[in-house]
Amino acid sequence: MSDYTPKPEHKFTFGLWTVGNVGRDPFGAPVRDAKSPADLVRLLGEVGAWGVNFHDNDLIPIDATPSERDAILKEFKKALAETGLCVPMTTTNLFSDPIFKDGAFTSNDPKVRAYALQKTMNAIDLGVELGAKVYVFWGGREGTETDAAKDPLTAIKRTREAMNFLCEYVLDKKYDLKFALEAKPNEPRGDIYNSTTGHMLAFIETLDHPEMVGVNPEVAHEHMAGLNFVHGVAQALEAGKLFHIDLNDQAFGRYDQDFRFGAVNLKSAFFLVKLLEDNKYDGSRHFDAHAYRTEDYEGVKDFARGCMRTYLILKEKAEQWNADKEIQAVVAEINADDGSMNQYFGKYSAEKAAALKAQSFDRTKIASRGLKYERLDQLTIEVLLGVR
Ligand code: GCO
Ligand code: MN
Ligand code: MN
Repeated sequence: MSDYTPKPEHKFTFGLWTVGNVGRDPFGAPVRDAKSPADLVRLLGEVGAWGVNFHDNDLIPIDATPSERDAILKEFKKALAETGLCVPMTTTNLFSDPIFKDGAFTSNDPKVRAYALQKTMNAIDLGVELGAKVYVFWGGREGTETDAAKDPLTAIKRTREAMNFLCEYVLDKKYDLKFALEAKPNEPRGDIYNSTTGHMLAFIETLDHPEMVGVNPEVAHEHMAGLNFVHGVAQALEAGKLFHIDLNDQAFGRYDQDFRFGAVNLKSAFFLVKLLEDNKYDGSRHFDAHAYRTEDYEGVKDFARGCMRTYLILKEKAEQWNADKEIQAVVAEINADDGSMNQYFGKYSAEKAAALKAQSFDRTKIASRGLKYERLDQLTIEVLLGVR
């Protein structure tokens, strides 16, 4: 039996808003008493997390006085020192306050857009003060219920202008900080701009400082859009743009569930962990999820421990899959290459093209080969079910 104890090298993090979620939903009031940020840090220390992330207003209420702010910050820093937790990522709440009812950077009201920039600069200062190296942007209200309300081209341009301004701010202040953009297709808006990780990756390339900006894909968000999360993350990884990741789980076609990592789609969670570990992803493994509304704080700890434990079990399963002789024999067979086509691949030349056009292929013979994917998938399932 392996040791599934979380360790600092696993870089497991939670947001204050995740373990601090009090169970309010559109149909019901909170079921858990709110805990202070410092107490949430202690709870995370108890379950073995490495880091804690927060929105500006998870830590400092939007209407706090300067002396209240100082007192909260002092308490919070004390809890960090006591527990050894770090703050690897922070972000701005640009969605809760009524001023953001029509978005922040994409609002039609210039006063709202200016306030959103001001709020974000202050929140960046706070994050950097606490040691954050990654800054997440989740445009929860950057969208519409009706496209009569906003020109979508204007919305893209406003988002670009805001990101360019904030990149310059970070450079001007000489902060060691990267941005990670988080896509979501809907909720709380009817539709949110830059709705998937793929949209975000394309948008980033249009910025003045694309090298400072990557993505923060979230399992639930891509599943809400009916997409394969592993493929989206692979695209980000391959582009060198996976700066952060939000792990949770979500049944396809449902409301935004934020379930414990691996609680619904185990096989896809397995291939995700395998992708991250095989490719030596070295950022935070951030759990952006919360406990069921049925739980008290013991249940919140069960939830947090469960996220990390499932990740570590799947990591072990990925190692087992990579070392399994029968699985690897099938993998080798399906990727067999006798080199006879090498002359046609790689950089284009007119000669290569002419030679390839002259090559004959026995289509029927090539197509008649069985690919053994059924066997490979069943072997994978048996690894996951613990019978191999
Ligand atoms: C959501 C989002 C948020 C963001 C968070 C950090 O669906 O509500 O996932 O939890 O991740 O605001 O930017
Ligand atoms: Mn989410
Ligand atoms: Mn998220």
